[in-house]
Amino acid sequence: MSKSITILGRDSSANVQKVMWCAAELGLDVTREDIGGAFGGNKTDDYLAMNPNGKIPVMIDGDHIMWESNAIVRYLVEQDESGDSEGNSWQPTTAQARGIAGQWMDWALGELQAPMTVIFWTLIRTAPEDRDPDALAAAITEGGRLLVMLDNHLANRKFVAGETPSCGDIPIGCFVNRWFQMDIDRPDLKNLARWYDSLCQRPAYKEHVMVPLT
Ligand SMILES: N[C@@H](CCC(=O)N[C@@H](CS)C(=O)NCC(=O)O)C(=O)O
Repeated sequence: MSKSITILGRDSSANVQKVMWCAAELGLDVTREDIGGAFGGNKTDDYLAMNPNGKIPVMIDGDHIMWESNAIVRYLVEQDESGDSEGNSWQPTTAQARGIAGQWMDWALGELQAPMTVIFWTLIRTAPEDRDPDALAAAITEGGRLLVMLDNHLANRKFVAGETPSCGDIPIGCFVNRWFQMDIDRPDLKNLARWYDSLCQRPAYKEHVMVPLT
């Protein structure tokens, strides 16, 4: 796939990072524009016409415009033609593996995102005197509890949907990077650490996800 897409969204957003990391793995030509946060620009009439939520990211692929980061990742990997001779690609080729990848993508949104957002906003975006230590402690406990599930799942497979990375690794990979980068007490989860280490070897992950937390 050799197309050019535009991503609207600041690079400090985990939801933007998902899409940027995915596009880089697929070898897409991407132009990213800083929108959201201190940059603003996501509440203008033109922006709201593209994404009525006023959130980032937005993806523009010719005259096709999309929002919701996980849906954008799915859209991109569906067009991935870089699969190896065994059919492994960022879009798993069997219905079962696609199902498992989707399961962990939805789990990232429905379960993991909530405690991770509390931890991130408390430690990175809230002044120490304004922090809620009880909410932070509860979110760290909940994050650890959830990540035990992922650790168990990774006990007998290298990546979420099998032996090669797929779209299923992308949303959780962005949250788990923050989990390991933040100064918190973490349970010792060996499979999770091994999986994270393997992501850290990937140039696209280094460039788009392992960036300073702001
Ligand atoms: N479910 C949406 C959530 C999008 C979202 O909440 N984006 C945040 C940044 S991570 C945002 O737009 N915040 C407002 C801003 O940056 O100005 C997605 O996954 O794309």
